[in-house]
Amino acid sequence: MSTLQEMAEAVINGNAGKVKEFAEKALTEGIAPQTIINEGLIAGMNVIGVRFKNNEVYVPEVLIAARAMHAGMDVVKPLLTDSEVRDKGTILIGTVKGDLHDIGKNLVRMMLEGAGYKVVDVGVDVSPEKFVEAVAEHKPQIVGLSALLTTTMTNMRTTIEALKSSHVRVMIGGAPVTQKFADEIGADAYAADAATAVEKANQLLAS
Ligand code: B1M
Repeated sequence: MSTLQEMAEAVINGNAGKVKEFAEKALTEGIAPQTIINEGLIAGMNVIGVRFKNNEVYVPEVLIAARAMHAGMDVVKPLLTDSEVRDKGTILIGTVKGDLHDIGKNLVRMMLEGAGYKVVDVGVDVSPEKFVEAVAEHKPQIVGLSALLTTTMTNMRTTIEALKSSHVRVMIGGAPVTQKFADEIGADAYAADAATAVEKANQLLAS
């Protein structure tokens, strides 16, 4: 097995120590940082994403794999130029106003990072005004909104309205959110889970 394949396996197994070791070994072998990310770290997270979607692994395994992926990222990230980091695109993500739930949002963030996106996480209880300010500052291609309460999902509508003049694509998700609701409020995409969020982000950027 090549170092990159071993690294991907270590990500899948959630072994942060091994991932760090293989990332360092790959660098000494002269493998480019971007290749290490794409063919080692992201390759491993892609496998986890598919298994999560098929209910073959659950939230804890995804979080452990994401932590292992981050251990590898920490080794190679300082060697990347700014343009390489931004290569695939920037996604700004947050939980809407009045809502403090962030476990699902964090999972979506980690999967997007695992898929090669630069993700700006603006946290929880984020007002429409704060989203607009953050979009002006970070200039993402996509904004991701998360909501877990039926009382706060209505704030997705006001956030989308506030973002209209910013011309960004908006993806929404969270337990009470549906495709029907996404269509009603004019969201560009809806994702039921973190793996689908990656697929939808890829589709939005390709369209
Ligand atoms: Co809260 N809570 N909670 N809670 N909580 C729920 C959501 C609830 C369904 C529980 C229940 O009553 N059965 C209920 C909502 C009822 C409703 O509105 N229909 C509820 C309630 C009522 C409340 C409070 C009002 C309780 C109270 O204080 N009386 C309060 C509200 C606080 C607030 O936000 N203002 C509250 C508080 C809390 C805690 C702080 C204790 C804690 C949150 C901790 C945290 O997040 N840091 C909490 C928790 C943990 C839950 C449950 C148990 C679990 C949520 C979770 O993390 N799921 C939840 C019950 C449940 O769902 N079984 C519940 C795991 C997570 C991986 O899934 O977030 O759905 P999920 O994310 C998924 C997808 O939805 C999707 O991908 C993720 C991964 O697959 N997804 C996206 C999510 N965001 C996405 C964004 C995307 C795309 C996909 O694109 C951008």
